[in-house]
Amino acid sequence: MPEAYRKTLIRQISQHAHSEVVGMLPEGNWITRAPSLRRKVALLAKIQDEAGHGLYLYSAAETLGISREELYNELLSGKAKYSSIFNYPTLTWADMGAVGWLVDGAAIMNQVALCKCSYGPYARAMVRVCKEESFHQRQGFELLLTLSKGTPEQHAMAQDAINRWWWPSMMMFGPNDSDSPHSAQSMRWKIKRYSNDTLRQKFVDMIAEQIKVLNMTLPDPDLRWNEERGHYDFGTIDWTEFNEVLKGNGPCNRERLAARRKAWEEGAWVREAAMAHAAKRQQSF
Ligand code: BYC
Repeated sequence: MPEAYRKTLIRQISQHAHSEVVGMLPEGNWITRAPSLRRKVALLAKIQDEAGHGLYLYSAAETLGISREELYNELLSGKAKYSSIFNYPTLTWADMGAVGWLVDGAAIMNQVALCKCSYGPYARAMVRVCKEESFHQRQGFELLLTLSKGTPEQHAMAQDAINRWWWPSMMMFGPNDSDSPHSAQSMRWKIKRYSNDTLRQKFVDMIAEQIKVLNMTLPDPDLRWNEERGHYDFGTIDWTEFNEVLKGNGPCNRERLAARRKAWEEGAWVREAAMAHAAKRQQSF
């Protein structure tokens, strides 16, 4: 395997794994405040799925000759990135809907393409992840639809959540193709099957139709159907904000890393106990 191909895969798969694990935090914030048992069960199941996705992805990265501990240290030291989206706060219950519908929706758009990526362990992990993500997206959409049909206050709360999550979701696809340092090589290696801009456009085209069913709007005055292109046109993304979040200056970057560091430290005894148990079992064979 060419060394550069291996390194690129470790970078992307580990960042993807970290995103799944850090991504549990914004939603975890609402488990105790879910408005009904049905909503709580669905949210808990979704967040557990994200932990599972992290595990498949760390395992896929380990097949490339790097240990889980090394990968995790890169996250905790701030060296490895995770998706920018998880550095935004979840302020109201409607955010659970917006995250499910928009964030998981953007994630699926990207991950369906990765099911056909050239590296088998990554592609196979994605097949299962995508099945679960589509449930997550429906869960988010159904939650927003319920709020949309509720009281004027509930409708307004859902609209506010969509307004706040729309642009950060658009940023999940990464920089424009012209500013994406890795895209050309990753497309040649067939790690990426579609470019950042192609996937972003597919996402806009999907969401611009679904929002009509929700009886809501997207916070983009430039959004309109372009008959000639056969796609929706949309406004300019604030790349300054994106770059600030990547540099660690988003609204929740410090809080997210602090939570992961705390979990790592407080979980030390669990890891030690599991290792001691494994060693004891090996001795008895
Ligand atoms: N955020 O040349 P580019 C989920 C970085 S979790 C942060 O286009 P590439 C969920 C990029 O890494 C699913 N960084 O790079 C979980 C690179 O930096 P480095 C998350 C970003 O790799 C819980 C630099 O910018 N999905 O669904 O060719 C609850 C230049 O970019 C971002 C994935 O992780 C960003 N948004 O393409 C709910 C998908 N965008 O490495 C939901 C897997 C770019 O040189 N990853 N960067 O320091 C990918 O598909 C690709 O890595 C990307 C970027 C399309 C994101």
